[in-house]
Amino acid sequence: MDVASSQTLVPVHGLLLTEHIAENFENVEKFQARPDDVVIAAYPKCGNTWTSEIVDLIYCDGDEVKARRDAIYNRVPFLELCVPGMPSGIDQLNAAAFPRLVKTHLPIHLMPASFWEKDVKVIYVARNAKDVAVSYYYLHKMSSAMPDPGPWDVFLDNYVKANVCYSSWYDNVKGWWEKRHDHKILYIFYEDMKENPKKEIKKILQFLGKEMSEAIVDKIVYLTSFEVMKDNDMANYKTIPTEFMNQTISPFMRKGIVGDWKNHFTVAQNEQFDEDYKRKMADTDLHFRTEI
Ligand code: PPS
Repeated sequence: MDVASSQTLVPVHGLLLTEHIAENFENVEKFQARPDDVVIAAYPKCGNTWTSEIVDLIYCDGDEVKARRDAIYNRVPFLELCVPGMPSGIDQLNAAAFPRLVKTHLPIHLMPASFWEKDVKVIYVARNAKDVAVSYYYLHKMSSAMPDPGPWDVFLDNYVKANVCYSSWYDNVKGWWEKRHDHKILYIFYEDMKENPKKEIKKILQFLGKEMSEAIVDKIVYLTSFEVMKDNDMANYKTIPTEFMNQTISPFMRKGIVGDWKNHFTVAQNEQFDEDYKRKMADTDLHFRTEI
């Protein structure tokens, strides 16, 4: 059985958000960034937690004890997060030590202006649309912050129609891609991270202007592997109470693979999805791999 949820979504500047995030959005827009902030941005379920863990370990010089000082959602506060009874992402960030790492799922056009005024670095992680659909479906089943997804076919239809929290995957990935040269944005892919994590970690290091020994890079590759993060309670969200995230329904660290969509899409769903995908991606040179 899914987690009990009566969440409704509310549009903010055309973007569907949870009611509480929507109510708090004016505070997000007014957020004051600092030049030494680093943002990890992604549409939901594209690898934000994985990248956050990598960046925090880089800032800890690969020291795993330091990196395990707190849960990932406290080490890398979620900018727009607002849940009753908990400090908002803005509250957390305003109280955080510098340099701050910031998580967001916002499309680029809704990022608070201060990030661009302060020329903040952003690492954007993208993941293929089909695996995101599957991963997002399971998040809806286990998280009380998300509306009830209904059966898979209903959820997939809503996802394709952008009738989900954070609306369109297409707009999110394309928006950041188109503007990647206008700001300090490193655009990376989940599939590349799976294929060659060391190469992508080195790209991140270079982007952040950090140098590290091969041995420490190898250690970060190991510490941020799916298996190690799944076992790390400071990275796997197990410290979130069950009433918010029921990991007996589906673990946060669920499968961590490329191509799980093949276990969920029917042949007809896949054909329909591909046809719609072609139309929506016709105006971009952005390409994704759905298998590696
Ligand atoms: S969230 O809730 O939107 O912030 O989720 P996000 O962290 O962006 O994405 C969660 C998916 O990323 C997978 N994940 C990983 N895959 C490979 N390696 C590592 N280290 C890793 N860490 C997290 C996680 O399992 C979710 O994907 P699925 O397909 O559901 O397993």
